[in-house]
Amino acid sequence: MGVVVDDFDPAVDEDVQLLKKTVYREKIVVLKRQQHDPASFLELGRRLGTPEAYYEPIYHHPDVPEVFVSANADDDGRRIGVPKTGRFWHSDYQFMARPFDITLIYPRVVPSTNRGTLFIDLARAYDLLSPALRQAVAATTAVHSVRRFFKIRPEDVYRPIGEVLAEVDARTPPVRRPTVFTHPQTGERVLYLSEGFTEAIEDADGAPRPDLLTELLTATGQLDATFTHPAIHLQTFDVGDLLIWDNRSLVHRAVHSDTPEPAVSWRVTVHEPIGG
Ligand code: AKG
Repeated sequence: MGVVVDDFDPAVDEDVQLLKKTVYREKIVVLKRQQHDPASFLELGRRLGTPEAYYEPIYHHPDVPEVFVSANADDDGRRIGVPKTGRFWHSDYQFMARPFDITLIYPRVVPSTNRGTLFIDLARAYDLLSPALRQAVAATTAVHSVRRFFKIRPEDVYRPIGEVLAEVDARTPPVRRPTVFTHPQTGERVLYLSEGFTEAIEDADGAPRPDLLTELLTATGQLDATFTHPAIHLQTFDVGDLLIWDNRSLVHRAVHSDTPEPAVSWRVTVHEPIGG
């Protein structure tokens, strides 16, 4: 999984068209030697789809709100973005009515050890399910929620936790969608669930199936605490690389260094036209 592209030029239309096809074919594309400021990074995202600013402003870049910032260090004494984001298996905006189609990440400060992003291809995971599990999942619904990973904001300090959770539930109520869906661009069947955001699987009568959820998370490699499951792919990167992936068929999990070294990355996420 994944392809490295050495000579991508964002100013060349043909390169951009080819990039989009390649993302859906290879699932992950690493563009080498990219030079962007927040505005030009957003512009690249715009050429791949419709960018959407993250719903929580604490993640926004101060100059370009559509750029989501993950940063474990202050910038000249100023807090920009949120530390250690995405340290759990998920797909971006899986808990929203419209998950993003494509994610672009542009690492700006990369620690010397423990860097990269882990990926699992859930289309391949569906193909590899046993016939019994494939049958068991067929008429089920997955329930996704941000509840366990919602980040406490500076303004939440001293608020009662119940009040914060009630606000989370009101703004981002759990989303139900078929556990397996057909990818609109690739036609693949995708087992769309994650350890971080999928709260439950319900059978055709709406009854929860916690056993099935655990079996599926185990089969796809998302409960492997050693990260050595054969389905897990580690994508490493350096400063200057720009990673782009198919967010509807992959789940990912950020690797964060346990050292105090700084790490900063920018992210843009885009939607394809509905049904496109
Ligand atoms: C998303 O909701 O799309 C995320 O990637 C959340 C990351 C986080 O808050 O840790």
